[in-house]
Amino acid sequence: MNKKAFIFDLDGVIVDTAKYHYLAWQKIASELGIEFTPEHNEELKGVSRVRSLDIILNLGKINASQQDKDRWLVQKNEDYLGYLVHMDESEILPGVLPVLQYLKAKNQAIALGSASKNARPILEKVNIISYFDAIVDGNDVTNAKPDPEVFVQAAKLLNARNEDSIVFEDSVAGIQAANIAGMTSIGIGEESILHEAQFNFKDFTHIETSFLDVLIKK
Ligand code: B16
Ligand code: MG
Repeated sequence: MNKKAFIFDLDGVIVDTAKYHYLAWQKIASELGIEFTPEHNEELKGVSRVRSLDIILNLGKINASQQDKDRWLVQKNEDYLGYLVHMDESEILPGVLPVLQYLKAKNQAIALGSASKNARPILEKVNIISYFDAIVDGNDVTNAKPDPEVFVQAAKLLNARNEDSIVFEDSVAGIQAANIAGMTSIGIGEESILHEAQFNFKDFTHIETSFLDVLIKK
């Protein structure tokens, strides 16, 4: 049987934690008098915590000391973790579980490839960590998406070649990372934003098992 590596991003693909990132960043931005809209938040998708703070400070044209930045980074993560306390299986995005279950039933390799340093506790909270044969997250990589490091590491852990790897992503940077690595890129979200992806779906409920079969046999 053919075996492929299916690599899932976390935030915006498996769970909608973008809304919690937004609330936590918004608190810091408002304390600093920076206007931070949902449109601005789009730019933070798939971007590391450190880089996200720099983007927000740039919006407010604020030059901050490293000490202040470190303090805001800690505060942001504490607030973010506060929002995650009540997370449970109901926050898994529609259609994700059936796809994971189908791939498992077809004996495919599954990995997580996320920029988040909170990926493991989130997977545990929503009770799907057991589906993943490998997890690569923000604690494991030095280069952020669009650098393909996170996906390349995941494929290696699954003993798969890049060309046999399929990436599900909701961020432009993540799609670019998959493309750079020579992997199959699947955009989850707005096609107009993720137009660099090889395939696009609004969400996982639109992914048919016949499409997964095509990917497996490719
Ligand atoms: P943390 P992903 C990314 O996760 C998020 O999209 C991005 O908004 C966030 O800043 C980044 O993780 C870091 O998250 O603060 O938890 O380490 O989409 O790559 O799964
Ligand atoms: Mg994402």
